[in-house]
Amino acid sequence: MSETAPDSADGNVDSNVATGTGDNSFVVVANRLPVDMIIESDGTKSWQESPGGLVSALSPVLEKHQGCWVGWPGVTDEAPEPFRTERGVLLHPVELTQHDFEEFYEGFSNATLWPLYHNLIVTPEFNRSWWDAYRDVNLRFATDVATVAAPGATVWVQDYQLQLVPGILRQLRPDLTIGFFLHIPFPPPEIYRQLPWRNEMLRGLLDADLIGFHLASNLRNFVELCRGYDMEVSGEIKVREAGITITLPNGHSLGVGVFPISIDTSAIAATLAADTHHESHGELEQMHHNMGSPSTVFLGVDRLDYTKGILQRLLAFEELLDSGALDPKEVALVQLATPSRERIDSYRTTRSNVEEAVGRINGRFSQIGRPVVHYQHRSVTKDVLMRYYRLADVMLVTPFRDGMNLVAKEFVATRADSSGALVLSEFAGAADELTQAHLCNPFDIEDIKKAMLQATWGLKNNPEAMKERMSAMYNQVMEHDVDLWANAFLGALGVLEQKHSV
Ligand code: ADQ
Repeated sequence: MSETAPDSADGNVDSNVATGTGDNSFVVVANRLPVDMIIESDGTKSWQESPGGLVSALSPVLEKHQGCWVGWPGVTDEAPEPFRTERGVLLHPVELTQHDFEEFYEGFSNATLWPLYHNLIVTPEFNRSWWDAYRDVNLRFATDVATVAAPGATVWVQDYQLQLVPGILRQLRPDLTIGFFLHIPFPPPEIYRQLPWRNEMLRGLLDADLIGFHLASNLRNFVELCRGYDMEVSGEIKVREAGITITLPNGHSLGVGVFPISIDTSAIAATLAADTHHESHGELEQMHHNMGSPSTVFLGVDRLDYTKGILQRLLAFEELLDSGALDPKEVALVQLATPSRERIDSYRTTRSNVEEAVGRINGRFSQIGRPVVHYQHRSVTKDVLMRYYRLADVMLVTPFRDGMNLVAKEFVATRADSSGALVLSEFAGAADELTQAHLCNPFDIEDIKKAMLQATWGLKNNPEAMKERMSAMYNQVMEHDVDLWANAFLGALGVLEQKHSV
């Protein structure tokens, strides 16, 4: 298919906004700030870390570069003043009204784009009023960035909620260097083309100087889409470099590259060291004892999202108990599920299906005081999360589709001793790098069961081979941390050496 090149970016831009009054030479703009405002019933306000992979990955980058983070504070109709965190990051809140939250965030971002980009695991909804809200809110984010960014600053735009921001910013502030990173998969062109506003969305992105994806397959989809618009594409796919150049009919050219995101390995090492220092071994043993001292602990850690395949892994576990392949007196499964997008129907259904399965499995196989599934529908602190990772024998990461999946890498990073095993969906981006995991097809419950049994059997009967697998993954994660990701992206954007060297 060949389409006319999309027109110039969003026409609603007020050029008077282009003041360039800020003094921030490095600005990250993301839908959410790294902290959410919490308002108690008595009106008291406080802040707590906001959930999700983007925050986990970007917080250390911003701290290192002492940058400014523009984003929504997590509550509607509130516009707190900008403030600096203890670690030196300037937070610049953007106000969203309840209407914006419902139509821009829950609607267009999470009921249109999220399912569309995750290969239609649920059906995307196309709603014109949501699209209007998406454009309005993108304009607001871009306008705020335009006022905080210093002349010639670098702006790094994050993720699918803000795809129009590069185009609007280019008009408001042609002096800026603009990067864009997509944290979720980019779908095949035939799926992307379902989007009624596909031209405007694509055009918004193409005004960036550099676009980064997690995987070569995401990049290939994007480049194929651009070729359909008769754009000039040159170069070849490279990892951690802008290997491909796309040139638009108006002469603007941009780089496109593969930049697999990772985790802050040094922060994890520091948490583990501190925990060991405080004799958490006693606590770990206590946690294990409280669970009835199972010989194998399976662990799942996810936002409660239908893409993550939580129900499927529970069903696989249930069938293994049912068939006697796993003994309920010997095993336990811990599932930590962070609440996410709770008012969207598909998320409510997912939660209710997961909780029904947890109840049924416990009803069938638990003994009094000794559940076989331990389920928590809440976030835990990073220290506690690390303890769960350490407690696990077999980590279960079984998404139907996932941009990368940082949980898999976090688990591996706790395994300096090469213990344990990772069951990993072949449709998680992390599977491209963690090739020594027990890979499975999450659409096939038999395959999940097979991977769970291979991991359990291997730990008991072939520990040396299992250690080799884990050690290879551990080295991979240690050598490719979040610093490498950020430095590679900013280096490819051509700004690292001049302005932001660490
Ligand atoms: P997410 O879909 O949020 O991220 P993921 O990459 O796994 O998925 O990150 C989740 C983060 O939340 C992890 O850092 C994990 O530690 C934390 N977390 C999860 N459950 C938790 C709990 N119960 N308590 C505390 N913390 C919890 C999106 C994309 C991913 C991509 C990232 C980064 O969907 O594919 O890897 O962005 O680009």
